[in-house]
Amino acid sequence: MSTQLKQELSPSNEWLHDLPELRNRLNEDGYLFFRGILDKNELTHIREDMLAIASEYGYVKTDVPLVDGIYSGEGFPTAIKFETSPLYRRILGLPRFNAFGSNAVLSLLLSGLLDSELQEHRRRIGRITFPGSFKNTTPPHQDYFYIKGTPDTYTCWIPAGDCPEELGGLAVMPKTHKLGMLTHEPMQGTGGHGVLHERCEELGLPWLTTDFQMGDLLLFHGHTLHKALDNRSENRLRLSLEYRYQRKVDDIDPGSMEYHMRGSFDKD
Ligand SMILES: O=C(O)CCC(=O)C(=O)O
Repeated sequence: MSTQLKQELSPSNEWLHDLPELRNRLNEDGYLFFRGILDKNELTHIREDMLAIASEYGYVKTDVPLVDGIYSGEGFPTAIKFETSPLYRRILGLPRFNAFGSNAVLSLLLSGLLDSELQEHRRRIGRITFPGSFKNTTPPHQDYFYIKGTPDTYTCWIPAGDCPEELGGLAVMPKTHKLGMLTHEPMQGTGGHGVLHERCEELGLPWLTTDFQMGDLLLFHGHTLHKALDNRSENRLRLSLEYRYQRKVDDIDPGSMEYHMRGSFDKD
């Protein structure tokens, strides 16, 4: 468990019409954070689609509105690995979740930042994190360890619902994209590998996070160190989306052109 102090992400909304300055900030810090730039209606639909499936598996409380995303207390946290579950496989097939990756805001922003024809990865992730399921919290890592292809791949992490810190948002360590690849070791949590917490502390840089709100966007480079925070809420599900982009001309791992975890799902 890390004891490092957390600081606030710095929003870049005031430079949304100044691409050179956004590129400077991205090159300097390894991330960009925007408040409220994504369509909340579309995100609410995706949230409802994901929760409707989770509800079929009994994970969502049904005597309150579905959209609240209240965990029923049934089953999931210790017993099952989310990424190989039938629930996750069905989320990955949701049309509105998949279509969101090519919405105008993301496409224009990313093609502008990269100054290039854009390649969106098909390996999109729609994640549900259960309260108290700390063993599954994503450990510190750099996406290039998993995504390969080119390190100049940019992840867009998007909360599908308000995500105050106690729900376990995402934290990035600024400027770590300048360090190249750090050693990843087997670690508990989603993905199974990460950069040891002690090693992260030695870097002497803060973890940046915030109380995320629906519509926010956190975007970072393939070498930027980041991690999830524990979902310490009493009973709320944390829903988040990940879309990745790179220049069309750059190397791409064939796995990025397939659905995530293809071929690794548990049986229904
Ligand atoms: O949301 C999470 O738990 C992990 C997200 C992540 O690692 C990513 O977006 O690359």
